[in-house]
Amino acid sequence: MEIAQSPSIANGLPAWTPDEFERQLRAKGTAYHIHHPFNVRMNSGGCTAEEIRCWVANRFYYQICIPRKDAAILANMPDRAHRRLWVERILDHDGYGDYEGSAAGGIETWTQLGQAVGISRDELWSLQGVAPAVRFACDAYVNFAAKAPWQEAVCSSLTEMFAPQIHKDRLATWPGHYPWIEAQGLTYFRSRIPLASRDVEHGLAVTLNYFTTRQAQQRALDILQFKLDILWSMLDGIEKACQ
Ligand code: AHQ
Repeated sequence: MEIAQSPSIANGLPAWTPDEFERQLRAKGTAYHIHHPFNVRMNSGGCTAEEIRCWVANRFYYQICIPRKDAAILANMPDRAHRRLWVERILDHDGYGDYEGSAAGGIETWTQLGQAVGISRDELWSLQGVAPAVRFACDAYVNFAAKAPWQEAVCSSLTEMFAPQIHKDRLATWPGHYPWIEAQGLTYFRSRIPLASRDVEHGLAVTLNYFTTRQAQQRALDILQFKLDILWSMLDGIEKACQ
């Protein structure tokens, strides 16, 4: 699966230690969509109600792609110990039983976010408002995850190293800036903070263990950049579509 490759500067150089490799991965946070102008404007109260609704409706497509992406990775995982950790991610989004309370799952909780900002369940699930650029970016993620070696697909999920902060930012800023949004609607962001940290623990262990030459470690950075670009270009598409 081809993605943009950095010039092969890594050839012949010694591998980074696991600590340095993790530092290099975390340094990619400067390209995380927390810094995207739309996200900055949204979390500083600069979005109209219509723009918030547009962001929620477009991001719903990303949310419903995640369990399909994770199921594709699961199918490629030969090892029971990894599968039984990874399978939790699918149910974190698809929920359990009657989708009530803590069994709701992320897709149901995002539907509650939609209702809290004024989008009905039917309208959100119709995917009517999803911009082509958002569909394209999310589909690229699902396709990469299905076709790449499972360890590379795991590596691509490591943008969640930076996710707790973006969720905390929304919880800290939206109530003041957007008091018209029912507080209950922000449950999704609160629910992801511990789950993102749990996911990263597993994802980072796989990544540090699999990419062991300097060239492979550069590949891991390129994979992470590919996923950072997916999140960034989703916001580019949302910003344009929600004008
Ligand atoms: O809500 C998010 C989520 O469930 C996931 C799963 C993970 C992955 O497997 O790629 N990434 C991710 C992310 C979620 N929310 C995004 C946000 O900005 O709310 C952040 C995103 C990520 O950092 O990859």
